[in-house]
Amino acid sequence: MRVYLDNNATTIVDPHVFEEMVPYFCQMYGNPNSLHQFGSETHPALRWAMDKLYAGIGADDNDDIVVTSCATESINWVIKGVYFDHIFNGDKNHIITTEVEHPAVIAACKFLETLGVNVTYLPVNSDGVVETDVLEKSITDKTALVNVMWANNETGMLFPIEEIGKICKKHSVLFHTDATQAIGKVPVDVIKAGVDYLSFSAHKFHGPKGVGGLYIKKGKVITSLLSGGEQMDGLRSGTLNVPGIIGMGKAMELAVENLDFEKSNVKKLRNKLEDAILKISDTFVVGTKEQRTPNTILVSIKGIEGEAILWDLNKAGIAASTGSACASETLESNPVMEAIGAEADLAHTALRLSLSRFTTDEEVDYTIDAINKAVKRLRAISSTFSYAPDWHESKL
Ligand code: C6P
Repeated sequence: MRVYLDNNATTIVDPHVFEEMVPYFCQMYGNPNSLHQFGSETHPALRWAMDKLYAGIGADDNDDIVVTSCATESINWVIKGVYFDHIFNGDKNHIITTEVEHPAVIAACKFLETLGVNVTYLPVNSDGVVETDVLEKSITDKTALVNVMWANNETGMLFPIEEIGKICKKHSVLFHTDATQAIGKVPVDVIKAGVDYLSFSAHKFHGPKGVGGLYIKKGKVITSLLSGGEQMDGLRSGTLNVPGIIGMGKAMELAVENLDFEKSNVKKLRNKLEDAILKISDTFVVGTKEQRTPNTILVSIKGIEGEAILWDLNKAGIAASTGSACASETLESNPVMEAIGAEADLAHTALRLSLSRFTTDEEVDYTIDAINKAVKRLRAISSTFSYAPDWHESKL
């Protein structure tokens, strides 16, 4: 059996999405900016796909959604764009973010620090969520941008985005949220949330890889990312990724249609898996079930290195992760576990399991069995765990 439980790293392309994209490779392959029919025949599907993106996140017709290649690009664009527009060419010099953002945010902020920008990395509470009063207190008259993710990729914890939106509005500070792990899992409404910029990636919600988006609220200027032709109103020039945009539009449509399914079925399966893991002694899951995306579990299994259990699960055909896929080669402890105050040995025991609407009950049962077997085997040879006083093999 092959079980894919690493949906926060990437998802299967929904076959309906793939079907929608196929004609735009070998039949309707014209450049949308060309004046002939090969170009113009792509327009209806492109318009349809863009409408789905606007509707999917509740954007107004006057707002902009610019198609990018991925969330990393959108995030870098906002953070470096705010630097150009409001710091280099303005009188601000401060950005606020959190300690648990995706590496795309942290690395972009670290880069700006080398240019003299002050960055505040807000701590999180034991659930891995930033406290809004701490955030508000850190705003100064030099703050250009608040950058807080909608949902954390490692824990699935949801951040108080609407409240943060109100705080930013009150202090006239720009607000960017990285909604990469929120879209398709919880309702996302940019107007209700009061965000100025929002980033996303299609492959996290059963769309294709290599395409993402940046929402820009009407009236909010941003320096062009790619100068060149007139595509995307000159904000990001370059020939449009026609199949990618159409695939992302279809994926967004399906993501919205399946939100109730996520909330009921995916969550039920996630809870079944989580409850079974928590029956094993000395395990804990970060964050409450209700304040989390319905598909994610970040569990610490005392005495077992995350990489060791991944190995056992991989041998059983199960794909999981110890955290963010793009930091998987470092063998460092999980940064979110560290941020919530977990001790160093526990921060190395993180196992992230992320489901999707394609996960089945049978797969969950198989995974529960495989985890139990792996824990039993690995704890038997663990140099740290065998000394734990509350170890009861009977619990396995
Ligand atoms: N997180 C994970 O395993 P890209 O790679 O550009 O499509 O998405 C980047 C990104 C940005 N923000 C968040 C919250 C994300 O989760 C990701 C991707 C994957 O957690 C791969 S590192």
